[in-house]
Amino acid sequence: MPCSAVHDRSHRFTTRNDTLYATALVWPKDGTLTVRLLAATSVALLSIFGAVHAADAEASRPNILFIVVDDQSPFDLKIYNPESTLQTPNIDRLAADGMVFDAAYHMGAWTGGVCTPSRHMIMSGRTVWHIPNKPGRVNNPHITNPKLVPPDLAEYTMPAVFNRAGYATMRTCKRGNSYEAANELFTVRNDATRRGGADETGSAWHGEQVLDYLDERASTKGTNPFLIYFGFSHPHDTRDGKPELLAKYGAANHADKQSLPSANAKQPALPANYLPAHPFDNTHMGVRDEVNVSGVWKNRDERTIRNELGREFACSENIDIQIGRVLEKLEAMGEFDNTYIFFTADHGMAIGRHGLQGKQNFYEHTWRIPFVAKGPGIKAGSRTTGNIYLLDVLPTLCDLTGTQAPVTSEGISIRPVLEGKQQTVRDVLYGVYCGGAKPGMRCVRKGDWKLIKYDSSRDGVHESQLFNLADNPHEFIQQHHDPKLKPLVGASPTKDQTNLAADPRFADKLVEMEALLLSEMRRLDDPYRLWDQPDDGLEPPNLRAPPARNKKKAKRNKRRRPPT
Ligand SMILES: [Ca+2]
Repeated sequence: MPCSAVHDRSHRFTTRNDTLYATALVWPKDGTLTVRLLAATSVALLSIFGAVHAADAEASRPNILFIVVDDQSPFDLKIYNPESTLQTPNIDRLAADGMVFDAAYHMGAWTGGVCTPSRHMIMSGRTVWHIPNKPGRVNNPHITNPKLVPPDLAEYTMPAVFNRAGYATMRTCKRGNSYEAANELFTVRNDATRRGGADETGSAWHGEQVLDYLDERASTKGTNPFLIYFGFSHPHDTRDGKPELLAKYGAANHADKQSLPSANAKQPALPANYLPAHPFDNTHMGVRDEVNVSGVWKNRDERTIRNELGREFACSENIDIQIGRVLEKLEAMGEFDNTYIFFTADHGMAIGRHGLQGKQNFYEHTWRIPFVAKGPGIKAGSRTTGNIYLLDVLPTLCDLTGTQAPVTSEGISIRPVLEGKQQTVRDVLYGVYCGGAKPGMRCVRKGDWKLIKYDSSRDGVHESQLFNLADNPHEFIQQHHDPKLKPLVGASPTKDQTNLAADPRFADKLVEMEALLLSEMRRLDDPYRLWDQPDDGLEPPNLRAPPARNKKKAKRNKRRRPPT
């Protein structure tokens, strides 16, 4: 870990010009007058040439529009699930003009608010055990280790890097469960949590912030390339859709815990891997998202799940409408062709799949994320595997714009994939969730094979699931074979479409995947080990909040308990 660079404050950037920054780095602290004059002359000359160079570069450096929605399974979208009734013509258009990723993931979370680490990874390009938490929280025990979690990491995050590179940076998104120290560095920031069912209180508000920003840019004839972080607060619950869109999907903003929502033929069908309950304790069955989402609570009946999916679709189509308004604006301004546009989510979502409701699991509907990229050099209508994480976004944006990635970034630029030179950037993918009982859930994927493990030392949970995703893309388990489910979901899993962990035919594969998981846990500084792994001499992590200076904040956080 190149921490010397992280902690060397002389590396602070004092200007937006890269050339000047390079000069500032070699400025002699105790040089002679001659050296100082030479250096000053160099600065002057470099300023002139730098300005000329910068003017050329500004004309060609691409813009970035990074669109991130809150809580969305890829399988909501037609581009991943042709049977879905969700209409998103603008996202479909981005896909038709660009590239769709079939293996994009988030690396996981050590807290129930999965959004928080996910958004730290997006902003910093760092892996899940190497990122900070909200001030005063110690869910990741490494946050007190400056070698693993640089204390000044915010200075190396997306807005900081692109401010220094001369980009105009703007952000709109929800507030809370995010990376505040990075978010506040965007030059223009209009954040608010908008999950209402009207334009002013919902997704249209986020759209307006971007449109206003682009209007301002047009009126002031801004020429710096821009980086716009276009975040939404939906379709995260509470999924209060606009009346006309709710009607389209047959849904209602159900708020009465004592009754079930009405059935309606226009509601989305139950997902193929729907279950009325998850068959075992997955280490955090009592997390807020599994028991206390308004409109769902602990219910998993057909009416509740189909209504909630209808609400999810109503909110998602509204997001698509806002994306369309911004794309239209970019076209009108002549900025569309020179802008890289990304569409993704901070993580996926269950909503009835596998009997689960929330984002705290590792089935594909929740571990995977939608990921679409469109821009110069990306082949229209292309599709790839990718094997990417959200933490690859920052180094990718740097690579695409000729900007040096920060030394703290651990992600891999996916530019070679975007340019069609490679299908993937890595072979093995790892995921962690330990927001509930410890050590929690772990998973690893390589090729078509995927292993998920569940370990609660507190409750004695020891479960393993082995799937072949090519043969069993819905990750059907034994409970999906219940004949009573067929009339509900229409799916008839074949005999081998099930959890293969106990199948002797795949014993060698299980051993191989177990070894891969352990190797990834060691490589990524996972501080836990599972019941059937060597303990590697690790002590149980200390999750107590350090020093008194954080007491007030910790107390305040505890009192407020913001929604996930
Ligand atoms: Ca989220």
